[in-house]
Amino acid sequence: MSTTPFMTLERFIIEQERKHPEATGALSRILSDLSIAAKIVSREVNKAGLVEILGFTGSTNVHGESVKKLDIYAHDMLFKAMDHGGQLCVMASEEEEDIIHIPKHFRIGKYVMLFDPLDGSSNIDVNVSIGTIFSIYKRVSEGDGPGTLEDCLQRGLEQVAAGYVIYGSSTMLVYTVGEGVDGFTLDPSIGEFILSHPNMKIPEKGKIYSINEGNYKYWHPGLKKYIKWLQEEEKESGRPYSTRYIGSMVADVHRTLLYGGIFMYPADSRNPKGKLRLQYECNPMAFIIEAAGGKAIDGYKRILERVPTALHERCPIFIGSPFDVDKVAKFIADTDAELEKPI
Ligand code: P6P
Repeated sequence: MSTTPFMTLERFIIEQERKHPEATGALSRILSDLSIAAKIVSREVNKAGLVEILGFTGSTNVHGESVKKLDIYAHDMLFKAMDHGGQLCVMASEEEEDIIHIPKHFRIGKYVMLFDPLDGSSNIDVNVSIGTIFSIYKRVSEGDGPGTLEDCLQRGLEQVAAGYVIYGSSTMLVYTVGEGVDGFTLDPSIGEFILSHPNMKIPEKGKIYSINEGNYKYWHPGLKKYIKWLQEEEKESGRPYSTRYIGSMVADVHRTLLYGGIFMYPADSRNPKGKLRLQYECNPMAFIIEAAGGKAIDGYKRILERVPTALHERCPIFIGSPFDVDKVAKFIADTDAELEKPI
């Protein structure tokens, strides 16, 4: 019998808010509106194979990637769920080139929301888990008019909340306001997210590494050494590790949060900044994993400390258990030192 109290997301948010007398309830309303969008997207994702929203739109997004109908649907759902709540001053989406203003006839709020509406969408047609990622900041621009690009280019350290929804064997919403991480599983029969994973903590060390090994030849030599090290046999350190790579960041990071280990999307000789986006993927996931006791670096320093310079900039990411993130950082640093030694 589960010892987790029966708690809906709505009630949990209200109880969290009560712990902060200064809270105005604005952040609670944002999270509540987000959960509605998540339920709607979940319904469509779970029947995607049955209705005409699979396949490609024929258009490409700001990154030149072909856009799936479900991508657009998820983007539209999130926008419609969030644009009239009166809590946001501006939004930005991985699917839109520029910032998204709150329509004039709606009240301007004090928060900023960045989101990746459907991450991993290349996996939709093969029924692999995909996800939505969101990141919430307080506005920093002056005045009470529309928010600005400055509001959307804050360091990850400044986030007030971040979370993801994973549309998998079940739909889960996982989020943090910086004090611990909690997971809620959607019960479609009552249309409620129910607390299923209270106070999630990542294991100090794992036994799984997750990376696209097809890019091996382009990697930093220190990363190559690290991966080979993981594949050696040494029972005391639990090696060789297992490898798991779903190709959907939300799913790979969610597994890493639950089981421990490390997920990596490094820079390489073809992509010197890596592939994943700092503001829509790396910063929210780093905020969540650090709140769960883990680490997230770009190979050298905390992702949350990076100063964003462009809305869609990419960032290398090594994220997971502290032991595993520290280990890869050491392999990279030691190899750099060797390469810098005078010959
Ligand atoms: P690759 C999905 O397209 C995505 O943006 C992330 O969700 C995922 O981690 C990564 O790209 C997979 O990229 O190059 O391994 O296919």
